[in-house]
Amino acid sequence: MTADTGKPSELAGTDAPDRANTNDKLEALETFRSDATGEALRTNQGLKISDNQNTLKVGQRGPSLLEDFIMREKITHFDHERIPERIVHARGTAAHGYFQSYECHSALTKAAFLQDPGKQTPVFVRFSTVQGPRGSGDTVRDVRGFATKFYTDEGNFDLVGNNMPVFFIQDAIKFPDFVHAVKPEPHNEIPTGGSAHDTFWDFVSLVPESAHMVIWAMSDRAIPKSLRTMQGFGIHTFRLVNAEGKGTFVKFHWKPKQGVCSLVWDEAQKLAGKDTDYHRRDLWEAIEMGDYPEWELGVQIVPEEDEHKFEFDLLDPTKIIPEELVPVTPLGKLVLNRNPDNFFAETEQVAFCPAHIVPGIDFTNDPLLQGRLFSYTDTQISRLGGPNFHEIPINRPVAPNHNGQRDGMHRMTLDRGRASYEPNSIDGGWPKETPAGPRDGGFETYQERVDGYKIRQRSDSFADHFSQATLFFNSMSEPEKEHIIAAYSFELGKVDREFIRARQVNEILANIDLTLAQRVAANLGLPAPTAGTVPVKPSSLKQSPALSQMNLLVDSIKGRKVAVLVADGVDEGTVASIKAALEAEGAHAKVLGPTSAPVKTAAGGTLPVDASMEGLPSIAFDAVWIPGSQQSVQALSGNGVALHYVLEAYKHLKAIGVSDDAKDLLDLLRLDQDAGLLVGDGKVADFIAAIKQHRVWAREPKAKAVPA
Ligand code: HDE
Repeated sequence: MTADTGKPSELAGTDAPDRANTNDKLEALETFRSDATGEALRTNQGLKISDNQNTLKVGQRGPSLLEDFIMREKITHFDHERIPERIVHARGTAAHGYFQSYECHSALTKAAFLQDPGKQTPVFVRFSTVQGPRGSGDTVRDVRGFATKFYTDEGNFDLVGNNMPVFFIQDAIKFPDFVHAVKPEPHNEIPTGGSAHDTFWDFVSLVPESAHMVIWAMSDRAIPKSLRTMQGFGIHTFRLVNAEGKGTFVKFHWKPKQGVCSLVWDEAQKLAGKDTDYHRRDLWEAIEMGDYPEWELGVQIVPEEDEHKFEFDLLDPTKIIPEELVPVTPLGKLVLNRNPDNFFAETEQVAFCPAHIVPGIDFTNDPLLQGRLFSYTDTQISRLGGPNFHEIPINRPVAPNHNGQRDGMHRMTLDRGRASYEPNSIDGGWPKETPAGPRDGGFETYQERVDGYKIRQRSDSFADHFSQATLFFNSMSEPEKEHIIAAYSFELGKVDREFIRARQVNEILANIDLTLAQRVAANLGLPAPTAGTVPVKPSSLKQSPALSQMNLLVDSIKGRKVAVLVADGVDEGTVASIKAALEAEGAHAKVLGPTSAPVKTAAGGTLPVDASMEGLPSIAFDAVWIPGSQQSVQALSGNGVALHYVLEAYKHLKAIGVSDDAKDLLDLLRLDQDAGLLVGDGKVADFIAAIKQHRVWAREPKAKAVPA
């Protein structure tokens, strides 16, 4: 018998079914979880500790003794608690869940986890920012990582993607340059978490292939409302391979069932200070409340024979395939339903690698992807302290993994047998190769003919750097365009060297869109460019509606958060009815008072509050509701924090609903009613409809005049 599968050993290593029982394996992983409830405090060697308060000393006031092995063990372990953070994507948060295929996709791929619609494959997903260190703010302007580990029966498959579908560079050899440029500047380590500084803009203004990704990074996509409202993309073109060996090009997409929406810039900046953990808290709380976020995994499918049919090269990671040209075919759903038990053991120690694939999935020659295949395992060796990081519980596959690899730092497996080489005759030849096969076979690389000279060159088909940046800009709604102009102006305004600002405006933006360049130039006090610097062949598609977040909302307020502002004298009944109406739609209402103490109700009772208005500011909510009575509204009208609350929610274009009693409060603030600023206890349905729209965009020009 084999230890892992319990099946006769003569079957192992052949093309007979070699499936581990996923549930048994997951249970086995549970043995790594440690619960100290009811347990004695002990040393790492198992010794029970009688005094964890005092070091061993000579007398009560005497020197400490080196002999105190208990204190030394504790402090030594503590001294080594930190491991190097990730070089990029250091700030992250993660959750467990499962993936389930909608149907059998055998025509496309032989990957087992995409065959059986009844099967739930365990997954672990880590979201991250790119630039900032581990303790940096969640809501900074940045790309977000979206890395998924599928623990399939055939081995781990890691889809290590981002929330934007393109990348800054075309060739892996430029990655250290790009990362050095975007990271904080070397002399003073400023800025933390952002790209608004000279070295980043110096690099991207000199490297036009970054133009498309930079415009994504200057768009609202770089300040997502929540990790739950982000799309994800595999970026590179991958290959799926079916049992007949037929390959198909694909691009992977994650589409959130929660819709796609973003913060506004002022809100993102404030949140970075007021709640550094805004995104990780939101994800954690959603899962704890049972609002399990879901995404649909889909692929854009391109038959191999169509490889050269596009205006761009499928191997160029700075290009999308517009969804209007190739729609996304849904494959299955991802549900995140369990928070980790231990941040370090799981979220910090998880090690993703784009080279972790399973039979039925393969790479293409995208030169960025090719470099990534090397980099991720290499970086784990120093980050996780040696070559055995695959043995850390969160990284272990649920499939068995026997081979002749031995020893090394932190080896945990007690390999039995004498032969750690292959072929061998001492251990019966085990473990043996498995011939490639349609099902349960050994991995076989897709056979692709390659013929060429050894050269260091970029393909001419990678030369167009602007047409898709233009397509992106043209696909934005007016508010989204304004945000992009504002973001370039803000970031370049933080650049000290004027020649860098000018180069970005004249040599990059002017080639994307002249109005964009001129508006940014005006905001920076630079001469307006009148023409681009290179000829650009425009994309034959004028717009791609799938790129605008305005088209990616959902018809639901499930999971949205609403602040209900109360003060002494509040009408308890209206609080209860708005809460009930919101909760019936799956939203969450929190009652906020002037302090955390309960408020007095109109009927003479008390109403507990969830928090004070200062404790949970308006930026933590999607909408605000002010119930009656006149007395409580009057109290709020004399409270600066409450007035600021409403103004700020207005400025951030949120839905605000107030009872008839609160009309005067709006007059006091000189706020006009609009599609999202509603007066009247009966306006609950309109209020809910406004929350669905996520923001009241028509209000934006007016809101600019409201103090921040
Ligand atoms: Fe990464 N990237 N990357 N990257 N990347 C890392 O691996 C690298 C790229 C992405 O939550 C590192 O384990 C190179 C593209 C995510 O743990 C490192 C190149 C995309 C994460 C690394 C790229 C990504 C990483 C740092 C250019 C989107 C976080 C720590 C050739 C498709 C995964 C680590 C997590 C992390 C290298 C470009 C996504 C240094 C060399 C393109 C989501 O190995």
